Amino acid sequence: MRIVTSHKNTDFDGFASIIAGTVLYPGAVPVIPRNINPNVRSFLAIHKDLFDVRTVDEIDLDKVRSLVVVDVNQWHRLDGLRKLKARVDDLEVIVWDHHPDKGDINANWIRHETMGANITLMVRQMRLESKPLTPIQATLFLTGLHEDTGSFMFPATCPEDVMAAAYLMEMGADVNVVASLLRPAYGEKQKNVLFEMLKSEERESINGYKVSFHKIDIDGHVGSLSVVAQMCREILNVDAVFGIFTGQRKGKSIVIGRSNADGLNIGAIMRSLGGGGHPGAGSAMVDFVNPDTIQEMITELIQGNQQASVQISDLMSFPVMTISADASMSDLRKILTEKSCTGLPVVEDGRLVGVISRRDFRKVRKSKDMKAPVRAFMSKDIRTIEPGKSPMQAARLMVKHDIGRLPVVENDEIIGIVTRSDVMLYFYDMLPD
Ligand SMILES: [Mn+2]
Repeated sequence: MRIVTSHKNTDFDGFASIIAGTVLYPGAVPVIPRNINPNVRSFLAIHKDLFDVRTVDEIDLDKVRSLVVVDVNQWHRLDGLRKLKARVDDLEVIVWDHHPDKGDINANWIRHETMGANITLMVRQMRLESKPLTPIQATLFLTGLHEDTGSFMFPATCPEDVMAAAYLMEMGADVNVVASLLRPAYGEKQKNVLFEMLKSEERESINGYKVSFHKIDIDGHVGSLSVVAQMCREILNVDAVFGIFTGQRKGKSIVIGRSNADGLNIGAIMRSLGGGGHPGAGSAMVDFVNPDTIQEMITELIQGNQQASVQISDLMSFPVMTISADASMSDLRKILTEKSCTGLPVVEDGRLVGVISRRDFRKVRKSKDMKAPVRAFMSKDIRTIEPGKSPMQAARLMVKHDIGRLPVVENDEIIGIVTRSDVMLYFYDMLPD
């Protein structure tokens, strides 16, 4: 017998991948963990007859000759299959996984590629083999894709995820059904937790990211906390939200993170705390640690994360060309044209006193204004940035103050300049190596 299974607390990507496994390996028995995510549970409650799924208790493991593992590659995340782990000699193991980290399941055959959703890898294969799909299967697969990629808005989303979605729609997937299936399981308990989260917000700016922490004591079991955390992030409009929930299990805190900022990798932070996840979403269970300490740990991890990445000093141009405050506007025009730049810092006695750009010529009314000094037209509202700051912080300053260039200042000295286009090139990943 061959079985297909996925990780505990199975989400739509995991469940879709199990069903895709039965398409790719005809005759394989779909096995779901006892613990599945509430949305998938309600889906199954309606569609049980269409998908002949079993739990691990309903399977005679001694008869299993082939194990197909999907959307996971770690033994400890499988439910009740320890017996199979020991049977390396007479068991065939096949793995399909899209998570970036390396797992511990030794497979005879593996497809492991980083992708927004695991179902994308399996859709590729079904397409290659021209497997016929029913509209219900296509809809289920598309639901998994939407869920795991945050409807293609999580940073891990790949072009192939979107192409897989297009293919599934051609195969009859119904987006209205997808939308209704993904409607969050949101009840009274979740509303109360959300209310508590909003009240207890502690907002911090860490390396230019707006991050909010919410330490909540929960009475009894509340499901779908990740949905609540996601909604909290959207309402507060911060880059990342961390919910630190205590009270559900003695001595343990559940940490749930959600981010939509490129560069603030929740999965990496959660892995450092012993959990896991994707760049945009993740969680960890932390034992016997005070919630305040967890908050400090996360803060340090975000700081550490950032130091390793790109800093302003990597983007800035230098040496910096400057212009004297006494130079005339016509001198300025000449320099801007010759050097083909759009603006310059203005200095007086070696000190930064302003910034002037091509846009300031709009203020020039009469021709004699061209003889006036730069000082008369420059912007004196100077914003600068330090070399150790992040591109995100530069972008924030530029947007907030509507400026296109930031002198980079260290010990009161201009050491470089970073422009809007430098920052844009970075965000679109187009910097020269
Ligand atoms: Mn997945």
